[in-house]
Amino acid sequence: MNRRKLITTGLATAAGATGLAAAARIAETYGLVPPNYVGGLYRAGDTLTYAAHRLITSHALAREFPTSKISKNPFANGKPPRDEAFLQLAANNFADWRLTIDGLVSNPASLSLSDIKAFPARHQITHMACEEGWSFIAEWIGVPLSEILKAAGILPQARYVVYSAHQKNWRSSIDMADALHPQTFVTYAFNGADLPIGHGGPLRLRIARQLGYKNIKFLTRIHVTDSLAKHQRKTPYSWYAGI
Ligand SMILES: Nc1nc2c(c(=O)[nH]1)N[C@H]1C(S)=C(S)[C@@H](COP(=O)(O)O)O[C@H]1N2
Ligand SMILES: [Mo]
Repeated sequence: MNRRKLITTGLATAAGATGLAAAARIAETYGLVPPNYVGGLYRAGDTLTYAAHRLITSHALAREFPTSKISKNPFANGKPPRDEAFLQLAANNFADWRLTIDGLVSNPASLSLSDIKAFPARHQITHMACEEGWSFIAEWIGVPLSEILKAAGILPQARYVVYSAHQKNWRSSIDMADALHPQTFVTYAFNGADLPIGHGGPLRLRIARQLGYKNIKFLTRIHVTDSLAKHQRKTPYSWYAGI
């Protein structure tokens, strides 16, 4: 705790006195820099947020709300996939949908929706915020990703989880702190019913501690890795979108 306090104070002082870049250099000294996910761009602000969260609020829970606060008209952003494969899966009520778990696990798996629903269900009423400024509160029901990873047997070298959507251009990654966070869910239901396609049905990764764009819809793959070097993507968005 003392070491934490020391680093945190150092970060805050450096940020105040000499700017974000100096704070980012301190973060680097203590291994608190988020992975270089965007091809060489060094982001001081991203680093400072990540470092502060990992030191202070790593396991803090996102705020949960009472049922009365659930938004009446949650906004479903973007268009769902319209390819033939997706339409056929939907027509069959997603009975053939599979979630692949692979990479640094001792038991790689291909899970159906009923396999996922066989895990004990959890729910959370939390706030979903898009980087564009709008947000809503909803009830998310599913299985903590930590339970699915535990069943798959995470190997000790595991550092990140790369997760992908049915649409190949939607892919992202999180560190193990967020992957094992109790409010990171593989979600299959929403406000008491099946997760609607508009909100990513049949499966979505819900990460309550990060912004909307990290909450990938139409989830098809969970890949555990020790490095993001092979998973870099050019994106205008910060890799770490912690809130
Ligand atoms: N597969 C996929 N996941 C996605 C998106 C998308 O277009 N495709 N949009 C992202 C963005 S930018 C936001 S803000 C949220 C929106 O979630 P909502 O549609 O449930 O409001 O989903 C995120 N996940
Ligand atoms: Mo978004």
